[in-house]
Amino acid sequence: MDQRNGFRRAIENGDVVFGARASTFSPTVIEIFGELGIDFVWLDFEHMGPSPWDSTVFENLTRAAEVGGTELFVRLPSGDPALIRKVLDAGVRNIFVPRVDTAAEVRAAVEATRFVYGDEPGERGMASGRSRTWGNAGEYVATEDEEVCLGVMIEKTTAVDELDDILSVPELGFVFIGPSDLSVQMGHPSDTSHPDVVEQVAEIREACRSAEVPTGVIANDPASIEAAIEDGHQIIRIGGDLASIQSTLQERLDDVRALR
Ligand code: 3PY
Ligand code: MG
Repeated sequence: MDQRNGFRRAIENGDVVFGARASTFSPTVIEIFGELGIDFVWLDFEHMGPSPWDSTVFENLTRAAEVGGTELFVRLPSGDPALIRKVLDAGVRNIFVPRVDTAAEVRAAVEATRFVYGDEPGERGMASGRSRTWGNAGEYVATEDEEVCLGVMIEKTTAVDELDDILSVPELGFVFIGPSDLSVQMGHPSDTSHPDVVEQVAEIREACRSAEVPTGVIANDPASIEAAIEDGHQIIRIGGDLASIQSTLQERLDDVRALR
């Protein structure tokens, strides 16, 4: 397989990348997103989808991404190092871990993605899965460490309390900000426009900017996408398969019904 990771290259170059969620987990949808020019496809194994422990799922999904010319952006249910290793071995390049609390767990998650970590042996295991072209990759160890990328969601007040330490974890790829779960944790469930939540999101963004860790957010309309770019976010999820189907067909159906 192609071990390169355009997503990591882009965010390390300071570029902005645009993604879409594939809630159907359909290889066809992933391929189409790639053909459209979508930079990354968000796959949410925290809240939906098949078991992330089934490598054959990722083998097929990463093949579809490669054919379409896009990258997968996989949200795991947890930062279990054994799961991280297995998903990387199946060919995924970009992983992110939700609901982190401590810098120690973030460090353990990043270390599981590296053969060499800060000049010391890392915690990635040698494998012969799809990521190594089934044992036939010309280069493997150094290439993997250069290409794979692990980020975390900052969406808990415990993580906010430890944010500086989390952002100091070597080789942390990015932070994705989660206003919905922050709203729960801050006592305003689902009110993501509550001033306290908005202020907290801005503080997280500023801390990441000072630490030079790229950030991501969800923005579902042109004005908020523009605002996210102006705020310095580099990883922006701009929609998804189900929302696109719902809005397009709903509008068309409403128009057709109005004509009759
Ligand atoms: C949140 O806002 O909590 C998220 O996880 C966004 O996906
Ligand atoms: Mg969340």
